[in-house]
Amino acid sequence: MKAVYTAAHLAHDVTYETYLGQPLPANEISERAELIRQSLQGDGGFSFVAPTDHGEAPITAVHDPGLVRFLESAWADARREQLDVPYLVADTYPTIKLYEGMSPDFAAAQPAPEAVAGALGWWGLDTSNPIVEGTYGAARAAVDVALTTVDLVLGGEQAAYGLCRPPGHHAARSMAGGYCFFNNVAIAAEAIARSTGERVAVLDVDYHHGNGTQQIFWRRGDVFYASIHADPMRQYPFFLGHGHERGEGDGQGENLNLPQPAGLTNDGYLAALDRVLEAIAERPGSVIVVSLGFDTYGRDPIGDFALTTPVYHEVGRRVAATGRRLVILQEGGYYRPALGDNAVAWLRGAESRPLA
Ligand code: Q9C
Ligand code: ZN
Repeated sequence: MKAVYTAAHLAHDVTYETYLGQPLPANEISERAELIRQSLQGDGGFSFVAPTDHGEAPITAVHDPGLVRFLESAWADARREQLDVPYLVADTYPTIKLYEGMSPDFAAAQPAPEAVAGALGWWGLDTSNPIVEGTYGAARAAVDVALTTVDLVLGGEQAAYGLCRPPGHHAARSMAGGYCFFNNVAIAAEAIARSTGERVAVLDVDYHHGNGTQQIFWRRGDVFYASIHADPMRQYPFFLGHGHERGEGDGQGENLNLPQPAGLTNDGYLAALDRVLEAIAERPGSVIVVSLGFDTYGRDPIGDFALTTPVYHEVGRRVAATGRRLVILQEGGYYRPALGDNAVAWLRGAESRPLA
Protein backbone atom coordinates (compact mmCIF):
# COMPACT_ATOMS: atom_id res chain seq x y z
CA MET A 1 0.00 0.00 0.00
CA LYS A 2 1.13 3.53 -0.65
CA ALA A 3 1.55 5.66 2.48
CA VAL A 4 1.76 9.44 2.32
CA TYR A 5 4.09 10.98 4.91
CA THR A 6 6.04 14.17 5.48
CA ALA A 7 8.39 15.21 8.26
CA ALA A 8 6.68 18.62 8.20
CA HIS A 9 4.47 17.42 11.07
CA LEU A 10 7.50 17.69 13.40
CA ALA A 11 7.05 21.49 13.44
CA HIS A 12 3.88 21.05 15.51
CA ASP A 13 6.14 20.37 18.45
CA VAL A 14 3.98 20.47 21.56
CA THR A 15 5.06 19.49 25.06
CA TYR A 16 2.04 20.28 27.22
CA GLU A 17 -1.71 20.33 26.80
CA THR A 18 -4.18 21.72 29.31
CA TYR A 19 -6.70 19.42 30.95
CA LEU A 20 -9.20 20.86 33.42
CA GLY A 21 -6.93 23.85 33.79
CA GLN A 22 -3.80 21.83 34.54
CA PRO A 23 -0.80 21.60 32.22
CA LEU A 24 -0.09 17.92 31.51
CA PRO A 25 2.31 16.20 29.11
CA ALA A 26 0.73 16.41 25.66
CA ASN A 27 -0.82 13.26 24.20
CA GLU A 28 -0.75 14.31 20.56
CA ILE A 29 3.02 14.50 20.09
CA SER A 30 5.24 14.04 17.06
CA GLU A 31 6.57 10.69 18.27
CA ARG A 32 3.16 9.18 17.40
CA ALA A 33 3.58 9.70 13.68
CA GLU A 34 7.23 8.67 13.77
CA LEU A 35 6.35 5.38 15.49
CA ILE A 36 3.71 4.61 12.87
CA ARG A 37 6.11 5.48 10.04
CA GLN A 38 8.81 3.24 11.52
CA SER A 39 6.43 0.30 11.85
CA LEU A 40 5.22 0.66 8.27
CA GLN A 41 8.82 0.82 7.11
CA GLY A 42 9.70 -2.26 9.15
CA ASP A 43 6.76 -4.15 7.69
CA GLY A 44 8.14 -3.75 4.17
CA GLY A 45 4.71 -3.77 2.54
CA PHE A 46 4.36 0.00 2.27
CA SER A 47 5.92 2.47 -0.14
CA PHE A 48 6.19 6.05 1.01
CA VAL A 49 5.03 9.01 -1.04
CA ALA A 50 5.64 12.69 -0.22
CA PRO A 51 2.63 15.02 -0.30
CA THR A 52 2.27 17.68 -2.98
CA ASP A 53 1.09 21.24 -2.35
CA HIS A 54 -2.65 21.57 -2.97
CA GLY A 55 -3.00 25.21 -1.97
CA GLU A 56 -5.63 26.81 0.20
CA ALA A 57 -8.78 26.43 -1.94
CA PRO A 58 -9.59 22.86 -0.80
CA ILE A 59 -9.32 24.06 2.82
CA THR A 60 -11.66 27.03 2.45
CA ALA A 61 -14.09 24.71 0.66
CA VAL A 62 -14.99 23.45 4.16
CA HIS A 63 -13.44 25.98 6.58
CA ASP A 64 -14.02 29.67 7.27
CA PRO A 65 -11.12 31.62 5.68
CA GLY A 66 -10.95 33.48 9.01
CA LEU A 67 -9.86 30.26 10.74
CA VAL A 68 -7.07 29.82 8.21
CA ARG A 69 -5.86 33.41 8.72
CA PHE A 70 -6.09 33.07 12.51
CA LEU A 71 -4.01 29.89 12.59
CA GLU A 72 -1.52 31.40 10.17
CA SER A 73 -0.91 34.51 12.26
CA ALA A 74 -1.73 33.51 15.86
CA TRP A 75 1.85 32.86 16.96
CA ALA A 76 3.27 36.03 15.45
CA ASP A 77 0.32 38.07 16.74
CA ALA A 78 0.84 36.71 20.24
CA ARG A 79 4.52 37.67 20.14
CA ARG A 80 3.52 41.15 18.92
CA GLU A 81 1.13 41.41 21.86
CA GLN A 82 3.98 40.26 24.12
CA LEU A 83 1.91 37.30 25.15
CA ASP A 84 4.95 35.42 26.38
CA VAL A 85 3.63 31.89 26.94
CA PRO A 86 5.15 28.58 25.76
CA TYR A 87 1.98 27.58 23.94
CA LEU A 88 -1.28 29.29 23.12
CA VAL A 89 -4.54 28.01 24.55
CA ALA A 90 -7.80 29.89 25.02
CA ASP A 91 -9.10 31.18 28.31
CA THR A 92 -12.50 32.62 27.30
CA TYR A 93 -15.01 31.08 24.92
CA PRO A 94 -18.08 32.55 23.19
CA THR A 95 -20.38 29.74 24.23
CA ILE A 96 -23.71 29.27 22.52
CA LYS A 97 -25.51 29.78 25.85
CA LEU A 98 -24.34 33.38 25.91
CA TYR A 99 -26.50 34.06 22.84
CA GLU A 100 -29.59 32.13 23.95
CA GLY A 101 -32.70 34.24 23.59
CA MET A 102 -30.97 36.88 21.47
CA SER A 103 -31.77 37.28 17.78
CA PRO A 104 -30.70 34.30 15.64
CA ASP A 105 -28.27 36.39 13.60
CA PHE A 106 -26.71 38.00 16.63
CA ALA A 107 -23.82 35.56 17.01
CA ALA A 108 -23.05 35.65 13.30
CA ALA A 109 -22.79 39.44 13.39
CA GLN A 110 -20.34 39.53 16.30
CA PRO A 111 -16.78 40.46 15.28
CA ALA A 112 -13.87 38.11 15.98
CA PRO A 113 -11.84 39.68 18.81
CA GLU A 114 -8.61 41.44 17.89
CA ALA A 115 -6.65 40.20 20.91
CA VAL A 116 -5.12 36.74 20.49
CA ALA A 117 -6.48 35.61 23.88
CA GLY A 118 -9.99 36.32 22.56
CA ALA A 119 -9.38 35.04 19.06
CA LEU A 120 -8.18 31.72 20.53
CA GLY A 121 -11.62 31.27 22.06
CA TRP A 122 -13.46 32.57 19.00
CA TRP A 123 -11.77 30.07 16.68
CA GLY A 124 -11.47 27.32 19.27
CA LEU A 125 -13.44 24.46 20.77
CA ASP A 126 -11.51 23.54 23.90
CA THR A 127 -8.35 24.06 25.93
CA SER A 128 -6.69 20.78 24.93
CA ASN A 129 -5.39 22.24 21.70
CA PRO A 130 -2.00 23.93 22.12
CA ILE A 131 -0.78 26.13 19.27
CA VAL A 132 2.97 26.63 18.82
CA GLU A 133 5.10 28.40 16.23
CA GLY A 134 5.08 25.52 13.76
CA THR A 135 1.44 24.51 14.14
CA TYR A 136 0.11 26.23 11.04
CA GLY A 137 2.74 24.78 8.69
CA ALA A 138 2.25 21.28 10.09
CA ALA A 139 -1.54 21.55 9.84
CA ARG A 140 -1.26 22.71 6.22
CA ALA A 141 1.06 19.78 5.49
CA ALA A 142 -1.42 17.33 7.05
CA VAL A 143 -4.06 18.63 4.62
CA ASP A 144 -1.65 18.06 1.73
CA VAL A 145 -1.06 14.53 3.01
CA ALA A 146 -4.81 13.92 2.95
CA LEU A 147 -5.28 15.40 -0.53
CA THR A 148 -2.31 13.49 -1.93
CA THR A 149 -3.86 10.29 -0.55
CA VAL A 150 -7.06 11.25 -2.39
CA ASP A 151 -5.04 11.73 -5.60
CA LEU A 152 -3.57 8.23 -5.26
CA VAL A 153 -6.98 6.62 -4.85
CA LEU A 154 -8.68 8.64 -7.57
CA GLY A 155 -5.64 7.81 -9.70
CA GLY A 156 -6.34 4.09 -9.43
CA GLU A 157 -5.10 2.77 -6.07
CA GLN A 158 -7.68 0.58 -4.37
CA ALA A 159 -6.58 1.92 -0.98
CA ALA A 160 -4.00 4.40 0.29
CA TYR A 161 -2.99 5.67 3.71
CA GLY A 162 -2.28 9.26 4.74
CA LEU A 163 -0.25 9.61 7.93
CA CYS A 164 -1.90 12.90 8.86
CA ARG A 165 -0.58 14.76 11.89
CA PRO A 166 -2.02 16.86 13.44
CA PRO A 167 -5.32 14.99 13.16
CA GLY A 168 -8.51 16.64 11.91
CA HIS A 169 -11.95 15.30 12.81
CA HIS A 170 -12.71 17.66 15.72
CA ALA A 171 -12.04 20.75 13.58
CA ALA A 172 -15.33 22.31 12.45
CA ARG A 173 -15.98 25.00 9.87
CA SER A 174 -14.80 27.85 12.11
CA MET A 175 -13.29 25.99 15.04
CA ALA A 176 -10.08 24.19 15.89
CA GLY A 177 -10.05 21.77 18.83
CA GLY A 178 -9.27 18.32 20.17
CA TYR A 179 -5.68 18.35 18.81
CA CYS A 180 -7.12 19.27 15.39
CA PHE A 181 -6.72 22.44 13.28
CA PHE A 182 -7.94 21.63 9.78
CA ASN A 183 -10.34 18.77 9.16
CA ASN A 184 -8.19 16.60 6.90
CA VAL A 185 -10.93 14.00 6.35
CA ALA A 186 -13.65 16.55 5.57
CA ILE A 187 -11.34 18.34 3.15
CA ALA A 188 -10.60 15.00 1.48
CA ALA A 189 -14.28 13.98 1.30
CA GLU A 190 -15.22 17.36 -0.16
CA ALA A 191 -12.47 17.08 -2.79
CA ILE A 192 -13.67 13.59 -3.75
CA ALA A 193 -17.32 14.68 -3.96
CA ARG A 194 -16.39 17.64 -6.17
CA SER A 195 -14.05 15.75 -8.45
CA THR A 196 -16.12 12.57 -8.92
CA GLY A 197 -19.67 13.92 -8.59
CA GLU A 198 -20.33 10.73 -6.60
CA ARG A 199 -21.63 10.39 -3.09
CA VAL A 200 -18.92 9.85 -0.49
CA ALA A 201 -19.02 7.94 2.80
CA VAL A 202 -16.93 8.98 5.80
CA LEU A 203 -16.34 6.17 8.28
CA ASP A 204 -15.01 7.48 11.59
CA VAL A 205 -13.45 4.78 13.76
CA ASP A 206 -11.55 7.08 16.09
CA TYR A 207 -12.53 6.63 19.76
CA HIS A 208 -13.97 10.16 19.85
CA HIS A 209 -16.93 11.48 17.92
CA GLY A 210 -15.86 13.52 14.88
CA ASN A 211 -17.94 16.56 15.76
CA GLY A 212 -16.21 18.68 13.12
CA THR A 213 -16.87 16.29 10.26
CA GLN A 214 -20.46 15.85 11.39
CA GLN A 215 -21.00 19.62 11.50
CA ILE A 216 -19.41 20.26 8.10
CA PHE A 217 -21.65 17.72 6.34
CA TRP A 218 -24.74 18.05 8.60
CA ARG A 219 -26.95 19.50 5.86
CA ARG A 220 -25.32 17.67 2.97
CA GLY A 221 -26.95 14.80 1.13
CA ASP A 222 -23.81 13.93 -0.84
CA VAL A 223 -21.55 13.01 2.11
CA PHE A 224 -22.67 10.33 4.57
CA TYR A 225 -20.98 10.53 7.98
CA ALA A 226 -20.96 7.42 10.18
CA SER A 227 -19.13 7.13 13.49
CA ILE A 228 -18.52 4.58 16.24
CA HIS A 229 -17.32 6.37 19.37
CA ALA A 230 -17.45 6.79 23.12
CA ASP A 231 -20.81 8.09 24.31
CA PRO A 232 -20.52 11.88 24.58
CA MET A 233 -22.39 11.71 27.90
CA ARG A 234 -19.07 10.60 29.43
CA GLN A 235 -16.41 11.60 26.95
CA TYR A 236 -15.02 14.42 24.82
CA PRO A 237 -16.35 16.16 22.67
CA PHE A 238 -19.32 15.93 25.10
CA PHE A 239 -21.87 18.07 23.23
CA LEU A 240 -22.21 16.16 19.97
CA GLY A 241 -22.20 12.49 18.97
CA HIS A 242 -25.56 11.32 20.33
CA GLY A 243 -27.52 8.68 18.46
CA HIS A 244 -30.43 11.00 17.68
CA GLU A 245 -28.25 13.31 15.54
CA ARG A 246 -29.24 12.25 12.02
CA GLY A 247 -28.59 15.33 9.87
CA GLU A 248 -30.98 18.01 8.61
CA GLY A 249 -32.26 19.34 5.29
CA ASP A 250 -30.58 17.55 2.38
CA GLY A 251 -28.51 15.74 5.00
CA GLN A 252 -31.51 14.26 6.81
CA GLY A 253 -30.63 10.62 7.52
CA GLU A 254 -27.06 11.05 6.23
CA ASN A 255 -25.46 11.15 9.69
CA LEU A 256 -25.17 8.00 11.79
CA ASN A 257 -23.76 7.99 15.32
CA LEU A 258 -23.28 4.80 17.29
CA PRO A 259 -22.20 5.90 20.80
CA GLN A 260 -20.66 3.10 22.84
CA PRO A 261 -20.19 2.21 26.51
CA ALA A 262 -16.92 2.04 28.44
CA GLY A 263 -15.24 -1.34 28.28
CA LEU A 264 -16.38 -2.01 24.69
CA THR A 265 -14.94 -5.35 23.55
CA ASN A 266 -13.67 -6.52 20.18
CA ASP A 267 -16.96 -8.35 19.56
CA GLY A 268 -19.04 -5.34 20.55
CA TYR A 269 -16.96 -3.19 18.27
CA LEU A 270 -17.31 -5.51 15.29
CA ALA A 271 -21.09 -5.65 15.77
CA ALA A 272 -21.24 -1.83 15.60
CA LEU A 273 -18.92 -1.86 12.59
CA ASP A 274 -21.20 -4.25 10.72
CA ARG A 275 -24.16 -1.91 11.30
CA VAL A 276 -22.22 1.03 9.92
CA LEU A 277 -20.92 -0.91 6.91
CA GLU A 278 -24.46 -2.01 6.12
CA ALA A 279 -25.58 1.63 6.15
CA ILE A 280 -22.73 2.53 3.80
CA ALA A 281 -23.62 -0.36 1.47
CA GLU A 282 -27.20 0.98 1.23
CA ARG A 283 -25.87 4.20 -0.28
CA PRO A 284 -24.32 4.77 -3.70
CA GLY A 285 -20.66 5.71 -4.11
CA SER A 286 -17.32 4.03 -4.66
CA VAL A 287 -15.04 5.69 -2.08
CA ILE A 288 -14.92 5.56 1.72
CA VAL A 289 -12.81 8.09 3.61
CA VAL A 290 -11.73 6.52 6.90
CA SER A 291 -10.98 8.56 10.02
CA LEU A 292 -8.61 6.04 11.57
CA GLY A 293 -7.98 6.30 15.31
CA PHE A 294 -6.29 3.86 17.65
CA ASP A 295 -7.50 5.50 20.85
CA THR A 296 -10.03 2.62 20.86
CA TYR A 297 -7.14 0.41 22.02
CA GLY A 298 -7.51 -1.11 25.49
CA ARG A 299 -4.46 0.62 26.92
CA ASP A 300 -5.06 4.05 25.44
CA PRO A 301 -4.43 6.71 28.13
CA ILE A 302 -7.48 8.81 27.22
CA GLY A 303 -9.85 6.07 26.01
CA ASP A 304 -11.86 3.40 27.82
CA PHE A 305 -12.57 0.75 25.17
CA ALA A 306 -10.97 -2.70 25.43
CA LEU A 307 -9.85 -3.43 21.87
CA THR A 308 -6.76 -5.52 21.14
CA THR A 309 -4.39 -5.47 18.17
CA PRO A 310 -5.88 -8.39 16.18
CA VAL A 311 -9.29 -6.70 15.93
CA TYR A 312 -7.77 -3.87 13.90
CA HIS A 313 -6.82 -6.37 11.22
CA GLU A 314 -10.39 -7.63 11.15
CA VAL A 315 -11.81 -4.08 11.06
CA GLY A 316 -9.57 -3.20 8.11
CA ARG A 317 -10.54 -6.44 6.38
CA ARG A 318 -14.28 -5.84 6.80
CA VAL A 319 -14.03 -2.23 5.61
CA ALA A 320 -12.11 -3.33 2.51
CA ALA A 321 -14.60 -6.16 1.92
CA THR A 322 -17.19 -3.50 1.03
CA GLY A 323 -15.33 -3.38 -2.29
CA ARG A 324 -15.08 0.39 -2.09
CA ARG A 325 -11.85 2.29 -2.61
CA LEU A 326 -10.36 3.53 0.66
CA VAL A 327 -8.78 6.86 1.55
CA ILE A 328 -7.48 6.03 5.02
CA LEU A 329 -6.39 9.04 7.10
CA GLN A 330 -4.81 8.99 10.54
CA GLU A 331 -6.63 10.62 13.46
CA GLY A 332 -5.94 9.79 17.14
CA GLY A 333 -4.33 6.99 19.17
CA TYR A 334 -2.14 7.75 22.16
CA TYR A 335 -0.79 4.51 23.59
CA ARG A 336 2.50 4.81 21.81
CA PRO A 337 3.95 1.30 22.38
CA ALA A 338 1.15 -0.28 20.31
CA LEU A 339 0.51 2.42 17.70
CA GLY A 340 2.77 0.97 15.04
CA ASP A 341 1.50 -2.59 15.43
CA ASN A 342 -2.10 -1.42 15.37
CA ALA A 343 -1.57 0.64 12.21
CA VAL A 344 0.17 -2.24 10.44
CA ALA A 345 -2.62 -4.61 11.52
CA TRP A 346 -5.39 -2.33 10.23
CA LEU A 347 -3.71 -1.54 6.94
CA ARG A 348 -2.72 -5.14 6.25
CA GLY A 349 -6.33 -6.06 6.91
CA ALA A 350 -7.42 -3.41 4.42
CA GLU A 351 -5.23 -5.10 1.79
CA SER A 352 -6.35 -8.58 2.89
CA ARG A 353 -2.76 -9.38 3.76
CA PRO A 354 -2.64 -11.75 6.75
CA LEU A 355 -1.05 -10.53 9.96
CA ALA A 356 2.55 -11.73 10.17
N1 Q9C B 1 -7.04 14.27 29.41
C1 Q9C B 1 -8.32 12.95 18.79
O1 Q9C B 1 -8.27 11.79 19.16
N2 Q9C B 1 -9.40 15.92 25.45
N3 Q9C B 1 -8.54 13.95 19.64
C2 Q9C B 1 -8.28 15.26 26.03
C3 Q9C B 1 -7.15 14.32 27.99
C4 Q9C B 1 -9.29 16.08 24.02
C5 Q9C B 1 -8.80 13.74 21.04
C6 Q9C B 1 -8.35 15.12 27.51
C7 Q9C B 1 -9.23 14.79 23.26
C8 Q9C B 1 -9.06 15.01 21.77
C9 Q9C B 1 -8.05 13.30 17.37
ZN1 ZN C 1 -9.72 10.41 19.24
